[in-house]
Amino acid sequence: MDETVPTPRGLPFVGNLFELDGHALIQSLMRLWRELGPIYRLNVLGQSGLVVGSQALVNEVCDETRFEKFVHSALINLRPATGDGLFTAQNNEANWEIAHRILMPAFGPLGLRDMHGKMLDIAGQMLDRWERFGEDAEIDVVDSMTRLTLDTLALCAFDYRFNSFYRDSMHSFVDSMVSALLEASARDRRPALLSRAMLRTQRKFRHDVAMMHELADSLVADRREKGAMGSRGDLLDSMLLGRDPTSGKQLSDENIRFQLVTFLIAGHETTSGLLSFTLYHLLKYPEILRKAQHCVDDVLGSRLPTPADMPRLDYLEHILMESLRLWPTAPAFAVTPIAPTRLAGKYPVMPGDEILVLLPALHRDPLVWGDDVETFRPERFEREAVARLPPNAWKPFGNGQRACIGRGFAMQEAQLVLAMTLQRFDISAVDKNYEMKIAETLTIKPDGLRMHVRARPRDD
Ligand code: MNH
Repeated sequence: MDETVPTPRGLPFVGNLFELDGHALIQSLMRLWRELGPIYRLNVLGQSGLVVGSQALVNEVCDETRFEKFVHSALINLRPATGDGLFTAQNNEANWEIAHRILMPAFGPLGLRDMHGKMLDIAGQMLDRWERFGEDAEIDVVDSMTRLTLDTLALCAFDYRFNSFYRDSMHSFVDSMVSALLEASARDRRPALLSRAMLRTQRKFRHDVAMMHELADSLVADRREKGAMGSRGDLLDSMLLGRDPTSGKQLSDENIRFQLVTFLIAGHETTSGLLSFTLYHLLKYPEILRKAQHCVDDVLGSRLPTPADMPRLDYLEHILMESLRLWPTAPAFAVTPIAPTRLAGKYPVMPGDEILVLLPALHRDPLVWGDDVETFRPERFEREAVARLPPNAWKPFGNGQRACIGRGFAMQEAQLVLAMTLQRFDISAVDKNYEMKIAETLTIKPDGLRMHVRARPRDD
């Protein structure tokens, strides 16, 4: 028997458009999830899609024999900037597989080990700067973390220095990126005709895309002039020189440009949010902060972390994972069935139908996480506890072959930065009553979070 999915009552033509706050889309979807349950249908401007947010349903749609990635409309809207780069490529575009095979090794264990020193370099710049500001300064957490992650990605992947900690305003790439991301999601909730009529907005979007392409092209030109880095080649070397072992093909110049912009965007926004939400939680739970600092003192004392230290800083890893549970910084991904099928045995779905996996909902499934889902508890990610989790209960990095290529990179960077921060500083909230306010682009960040940092006495 086919059953109908719950849906908020909509208006003719616009459907459920006004149920959705354009500046807080994920928060609107979470509100509807609380009202309607773990599966509901949304109709917006003639497009219809399902939203799912329970382990049982997500586990089903993560079955890659039945479902595949759906490049949803906000991603389609980003394609002028990122084209058939890894993130926005359709499954059947030849360049996805070619680039996937060429670029994967750069993010494997060997590649990541090589990046350790560069990650230390940028983290050191941020922490030195904080130390000089002194304990009265109010640190804008998201601003610092965005400078940090952008610089780290560019140095590790392209051997390029943005030097964000040596300038007042961030590199103009970030402005262009943020407005392009905002516009890509705004177009989603605007009739296409209206978008086409908004000439100034269109011109701005084209300008932002051109700015990002210009930076990508200049990185390529610079590398071609200087020549490859040799055996310690980075991601950019892989893009320029790598050959797909299966097809024998190399990446085209156009595709390289799309990949560069893809990595510059995907490689820093989300990790910046992860570090910011993590600091938010540490400021809110002093017990956990103290325990984390003890862990760092035990393992590192006052020396710099080495790659071999990382496994022993596992409490920090659990903190990061718990932060990604409550506030997964890439808060949704979409799939579609490969052939007509029924979801949960009763809801018919067709290829091309959008099924949105709403991660903050999945990560609050009480059947999986218990009756204290809103409580920040890193112990949920201890090895034995994780072994007891049902499959596909925690998906902040997406699913299957289209899952995040930068997962290891992001976790290594975040763990390292967190360790060095707690090693060198005592942190405290500027506003003890700060209430979480979430800023949304395509990603989420804690808006307006500020902290004080006081250098800890060193015993060296
Ligand atoms: Mn990342 C895909 C989340 C860090 C580069 N990333 C994805 C997806 C999610 C995701 C979810 C799947 C999206 C989809 O199905 O449509 N990524 C994250 C999070 C962090 C993150 C939560 C940090 C925390 N990502 C990074 C970093 C890089 C990166 C760092 C690069 C260095 N991510 C990618 C790329 C893809 C991706 C590239 C697309 C992979 C593919 O489809 O082949």
